[in-house]
Amino acid sequence: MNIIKYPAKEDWKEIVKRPHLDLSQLNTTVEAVLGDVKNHGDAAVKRYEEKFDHAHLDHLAVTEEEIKEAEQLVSSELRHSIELAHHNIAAFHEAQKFTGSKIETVKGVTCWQKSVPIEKVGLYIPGGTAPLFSTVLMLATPAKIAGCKDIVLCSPPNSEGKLNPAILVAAKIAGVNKIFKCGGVQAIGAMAYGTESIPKVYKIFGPGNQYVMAAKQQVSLHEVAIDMPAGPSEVCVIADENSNPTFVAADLLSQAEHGIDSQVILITTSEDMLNKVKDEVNVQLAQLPRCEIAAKTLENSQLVLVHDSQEAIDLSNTYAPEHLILATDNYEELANKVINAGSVFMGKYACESAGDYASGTNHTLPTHQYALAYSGVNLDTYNRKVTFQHLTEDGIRSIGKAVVCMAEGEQLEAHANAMRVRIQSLKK
Ligand code: HSO
Ligand code: ZN
Repeated sequence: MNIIKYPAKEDWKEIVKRPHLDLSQLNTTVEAVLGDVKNHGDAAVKRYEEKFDHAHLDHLAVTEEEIKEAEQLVSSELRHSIELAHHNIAAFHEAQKFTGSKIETVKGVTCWQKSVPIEKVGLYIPGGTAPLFSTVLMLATPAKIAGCKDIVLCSPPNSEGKLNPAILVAAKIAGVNKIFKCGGVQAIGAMAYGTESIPKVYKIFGPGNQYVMAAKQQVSLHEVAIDMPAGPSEVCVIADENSNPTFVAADLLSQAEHGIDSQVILITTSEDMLNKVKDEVNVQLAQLPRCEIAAKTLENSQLVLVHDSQEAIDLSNTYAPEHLILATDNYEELANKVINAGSVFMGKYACESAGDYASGTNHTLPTHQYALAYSGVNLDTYNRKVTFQHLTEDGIRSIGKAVVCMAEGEQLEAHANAMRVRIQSLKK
């Protein structure tokens, strides 16, 4: 890990820099696969499943029998853990329901907003070395609570043509209606365009590798909305002289094990803590099954020593981390100063893993400094706000003249007329 002591403010830019994600080289391949799926539907999807996942599939949809089989394969302890997590995620997102109030902006003019769920949503769950069934809960639970009618899930099968059983169990618990064995770019294409068996959706959610990211970006130009631009996962921990170095090291490693492109950064006001965390990271790293991945991440990670906690939070706000852990005594004070972060973990017991799985908050969060402008997935990500208005005769009296005047000012005579005929009708 790189140690940086008391960096000057001019050097912060370097510290907060993420590796440049150049997806342009992938774009031609991605475009070809998307085009093929658009033109040839299921046949193309099956061909790519054979090619990329080495799975020979007769049908893409997961059957009820396959879900029952999966339920047998998942231990009751894991099932109960998934249920507990689902309960908490549901409680947290249920509390985000919108109650818009009707506002009489001026006499006779009433305006209001209604939250209307997106009818068809598509969730993408990657396969690979760590099948993230927790992400199924994070994406499907709010979709269900929002009231989305079609909740479609695509995930790549293994070479036997099967999905991870915990993914299926989590999907069933969270209320997914349709599950398909389909991964990568072909899955994004299938949900964007629709195929004979996979329905077209209006918004696509979920993480994925660079090909999936590029595919989401491409389809979002014309076909569908997407949740947010995504990049490798990241954590920033702020620690002081009283933090627990064992906890802090474990938190850094929990992020580092995600993938070699993950980002971890420690900002501390104590040199002693910095050294303790560094030593503790090495001790814990050696015991991790994914130590090779974590070690690679740590090569690009930073331990930063700063003068005081104000500087620590300023640097963190500049970094705009996906996850921010405030492992200091003054976590309340620092939390009030957070401007840019995806999700904040306060105090020594709030580890990122708590939020990754079971506390209730969503773990689909803005990475790559998108926290400057984006929120993580929440109930609103599955809704649109439709505005309504109603005008009475008094309403025409209140704003009619102004509307006509403004329309004339913009030289839009038909606009002016639409209001004029109503003003006239009141004079009769
Ligand atoms: N830390 C990841 C989510 C995750 N962790 C899933 C474990 N499973 C991105 O927030
Ligand atoms: Zn994680």
